[in-house]
Amino acid sequence: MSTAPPITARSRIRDVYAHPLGRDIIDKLLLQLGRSRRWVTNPIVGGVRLDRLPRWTGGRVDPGFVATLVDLLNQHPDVPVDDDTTPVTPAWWKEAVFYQIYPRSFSDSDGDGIGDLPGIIERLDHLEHLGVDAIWLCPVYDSPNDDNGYDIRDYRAILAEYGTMADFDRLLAEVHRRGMRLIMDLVVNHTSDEHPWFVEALRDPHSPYRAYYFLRPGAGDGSRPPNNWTSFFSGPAWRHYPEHDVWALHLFSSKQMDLDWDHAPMRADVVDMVRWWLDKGVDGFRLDVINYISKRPGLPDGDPTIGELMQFTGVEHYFAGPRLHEHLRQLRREAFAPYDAVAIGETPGVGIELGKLLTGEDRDELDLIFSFDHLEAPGRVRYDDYRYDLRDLRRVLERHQRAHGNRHWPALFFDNHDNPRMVSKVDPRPEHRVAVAKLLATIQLTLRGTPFLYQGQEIGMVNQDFTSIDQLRDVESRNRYADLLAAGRSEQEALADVLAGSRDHARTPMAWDAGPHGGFTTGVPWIAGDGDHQGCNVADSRADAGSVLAWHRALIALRRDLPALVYGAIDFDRSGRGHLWRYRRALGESEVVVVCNLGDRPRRFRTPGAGYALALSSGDSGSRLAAYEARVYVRRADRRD
Ligand code: ISL
Repeated sequence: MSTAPPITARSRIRDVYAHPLGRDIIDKLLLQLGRSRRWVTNPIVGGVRLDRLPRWTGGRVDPGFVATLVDLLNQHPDVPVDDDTTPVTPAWWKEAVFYQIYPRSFSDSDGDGIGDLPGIIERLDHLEHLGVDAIWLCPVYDSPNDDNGYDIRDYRAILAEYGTMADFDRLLAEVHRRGMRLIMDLVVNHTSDEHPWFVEALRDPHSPYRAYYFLRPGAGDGSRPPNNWTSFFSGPAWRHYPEHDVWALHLFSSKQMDLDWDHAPMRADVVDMVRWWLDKGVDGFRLDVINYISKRPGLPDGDPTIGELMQFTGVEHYFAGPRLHEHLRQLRREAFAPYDAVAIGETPGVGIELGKLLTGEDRDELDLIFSFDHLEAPGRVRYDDYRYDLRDLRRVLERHQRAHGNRHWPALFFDNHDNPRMVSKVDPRPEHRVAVAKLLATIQLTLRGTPFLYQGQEIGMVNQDFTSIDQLRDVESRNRYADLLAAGRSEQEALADVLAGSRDHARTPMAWDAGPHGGFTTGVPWIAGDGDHQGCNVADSRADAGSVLAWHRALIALRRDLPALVYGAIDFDRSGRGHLWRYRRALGESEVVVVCNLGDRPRRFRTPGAGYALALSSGDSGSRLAAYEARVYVRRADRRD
């Protein structure tokens, strides 16, 4: 492992760009500004010294910014090892197709309108039929549900609405019986304010649990938050408890209290808890906002310029904190490694190089991470209302794929419970829905990495036609709506803004059939769908050979059949420009060529030639590619059949 030379205020932009984390930060800025790398690699900009930046930018960058940047970079000096000469080390989680379940909205077995564990068990046949290998179960722990389970009250209990621990044990056994695996959601950046640790910490200043959280006196006369950090869910990141004369840090909702990972007894408790679940036989975890766990000691104010750029103030002090790698290694060494369990980090804001440090085979931190760079078009944020041009998506994905050699393995996803549906973002016109859903599935299941499908994606579910804020449930959406009204926007404007990015688009009930509430519940669902299930549901999709579901099954089956689609190298065709995207996966003699039409008009293209057979086509297989059509060609050398 080599390290980058230290950065000082006298370093130049080009030195920052040569530094792994520096490169990530500059790349992120370039992406936001829609500029190419040449903008910083040119000699004039590249030669600018950091301490000259304030003057050079007419004061837009202040000296504090430079100091923070220098500190941050020096905290992560390691350079990721890139090595393509030795083959990829096989692992079950590299071969698996994962399926994410949002339990509240998946299947309700008892008619209370809320999905539950027995409901999931009843639907396992669907997952088996689809062909997925592993399930990621969003939080099912006891929780007051301020953030739908991401606010945990008891790590060792199941939320009563979801069932019992016996139901969980049965689910795990049923999943394993089918040869699938199950990973849980590990939410340890924060707990609920109703967790006994927090209750104790607040009640008794001398409690050993005080040190588990960030409980601090206020600034000035104590009536102002201890620093200027803002919450991801609106307002300051601090909740005031005047009766206790103390403030508590919460990066998310005011009921999600951040844990202090620098406190060793707290870490030991987390390790015990993780081992408790692993002892039960779960196969690993998805680790919620795990890159936020190490906060810069002293919790200094966030830089206002960075805050404005990133939309949240303070992030530079925790998105890649000083002890992040150290804490992850402890967790791996003491909890994950002894069980050979998979660790998948959710890491908002982490770029390619830091991502490689977090997942490098030689580093013993995480196995995979979710990177978010591709989720929005360059320069866009989630609440922007725009059409995502697939050529932009291609650019980001290609760069990401090229950056990953054989020692790092990417995760691939388009939908999850925190984002509107990707199909709607790309092209909301109903006539293109099926083609776009199939195209995205093709990309996700044939690029290099581990695919994570989100419930409903396999049938092509799209954004909901919500018409009133009363139909939304998400704390983030509701807080945002209230903020917008308070800022003087009309109800109509506020709703339009919230709907562009609301997480509730992906949280409406899973559509199982064309019956009432899509077969999700016999009662009243906790969040209602808009009736789309009448035309888009699992039962009808199963009966239709041309459905999005059938396409997913075919792709998953092909991936299982062709090791080149898992372990094969990837190579992007330079001749494919504009709307035509072509890439090749190769392993030994076996090759797969994927051709995608990223646009809404038919296009001419070159077939891969003799030796290749058309394995799958999402269009009419004619001489031209139809709008959004994807084709997969295979050179059959290694087919196992
Ligand atoms: O809010 C964000 C910044 O816009 C997101 O990047 C956010 O940090 C990310 O989506 C974190 O999500 C995870 O943690 C949250 C929870 O609400 C989400 O459902 C979960 O996936 C807090 O636990």
